[in-house]
Amino acid sequence: MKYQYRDEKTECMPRRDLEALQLERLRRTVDHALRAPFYRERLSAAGIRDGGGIKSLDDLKRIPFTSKKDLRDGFPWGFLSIPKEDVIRLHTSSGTTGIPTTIYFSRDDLARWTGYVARCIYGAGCNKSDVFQNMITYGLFTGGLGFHAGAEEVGMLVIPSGPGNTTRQFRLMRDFGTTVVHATPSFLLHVETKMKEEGVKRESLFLKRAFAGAEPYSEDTRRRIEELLRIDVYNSYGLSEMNGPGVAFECQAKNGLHIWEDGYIAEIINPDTLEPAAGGETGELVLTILCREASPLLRYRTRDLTGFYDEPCPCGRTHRRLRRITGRSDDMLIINGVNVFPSQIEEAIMAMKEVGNNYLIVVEKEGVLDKLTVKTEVGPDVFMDDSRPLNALRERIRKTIQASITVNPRVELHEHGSLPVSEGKAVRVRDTRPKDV
Ligand code: DLL
Repeated sequence: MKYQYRDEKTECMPRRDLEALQLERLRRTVDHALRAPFYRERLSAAGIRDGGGIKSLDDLKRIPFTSKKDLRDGFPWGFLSIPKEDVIRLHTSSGTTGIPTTIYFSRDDLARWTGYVARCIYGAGCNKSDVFQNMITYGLFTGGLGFHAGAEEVGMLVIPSGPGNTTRQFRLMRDFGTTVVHATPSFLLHVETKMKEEGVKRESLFLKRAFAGAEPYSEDTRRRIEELLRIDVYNSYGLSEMNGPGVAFECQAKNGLHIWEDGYIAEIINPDTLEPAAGGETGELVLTILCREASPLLRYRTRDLTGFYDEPCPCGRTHRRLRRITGRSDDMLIINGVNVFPSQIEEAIMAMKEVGNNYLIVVEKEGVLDKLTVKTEVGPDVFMDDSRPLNALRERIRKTIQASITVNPRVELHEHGSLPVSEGKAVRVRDTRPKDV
């Protein structure tokens, strides 16, 4: 395969040069950070008075972690490190409650961010002849505007459709010959369900690729979307604290997400001991952003669980690859004492052909015990009025989930396309148990 690069020199840079570049940028970032009230205090307490004090990348360890709580405590201006009049945009995190975490951008910050997103898009094999339909939320969420700018930079024709209204989405796809779409994986599955419902023929569309991210999904879900929609799906990872999308992305080899190490320093730590995770072990991703001056963030604890792939990528890029993010350390459900990640349930069910495109995990208190219910849609070929095969399917799903998580779930089957779909990130878990105060 002929791999496509936007900036081959940087993307395939020898590791030694890449690390030298990281060190230089880390020093500059620390200098910037020292202008923000939060870091002035935090870094001085750690004995760091200027970027020059960072002698090697190993010195990163001297810098304390930054948490989401720190960001909230510093709201609204505690992390700002340039004059307010030089800020030209802000974005906030997708959290729906409490104080949002806010990130500011200077003009140069936006240009750099756009460059990283364009690098991702190009690396997935797109170019200016593509028509790009951005079916993700615009606004404070970084997915819409971030990809919009990156796609324009590549020179694709951008259709800023946003999510929702599948009938209009199909019309736009047909009218303008959309070749690439961007959406959450759950919305892509919904699009496929609606395609069947609305009788849209796959042959009437020109789709080749999709970028899917902003929420965790399994390899089976990717395969399912690829097979049903007959497209290549590229995993896209990012978070608003690190600009948004454009942090890590799959290349055409589609085996792990290259994290752009000229813009980010990635560490994987054990979330309990806070020590580096050994080798390719799974742990919490900690990121330092090197490409933003307005709101620097040093050693930010993302809570996302992943690990590095050690072997080199056939594409020749030297930037390390992250494994598919399976979820967040704070996603973990404890059900009658057993630790369960929603991704384990998704992995168990999405490999089953008779299971439809949508599911919901419900955890409730029943007396003193926790009760887990997994509601899944059935595929379009499964008839809801034929109880014998339905009971057998329900039992098979129950056993598959139990084998994976050891908890015995109640399984409810729902008609294809009948469970609620959200326009933004999918809500996969409803936990109604009273919270310990
Ligand atoms: O979701 C930014 C984004 C937009 C990424 C569009 C990709 C595409 P936030 O709303 O701040 O930002 O949410 C970030 O979403 O910490 C992960 O927990 C999760 N997440 C994002 N991408 C992936 C992915 C955007 N590919 C949080 N796989 C992150 C798994 C993901 N989880």
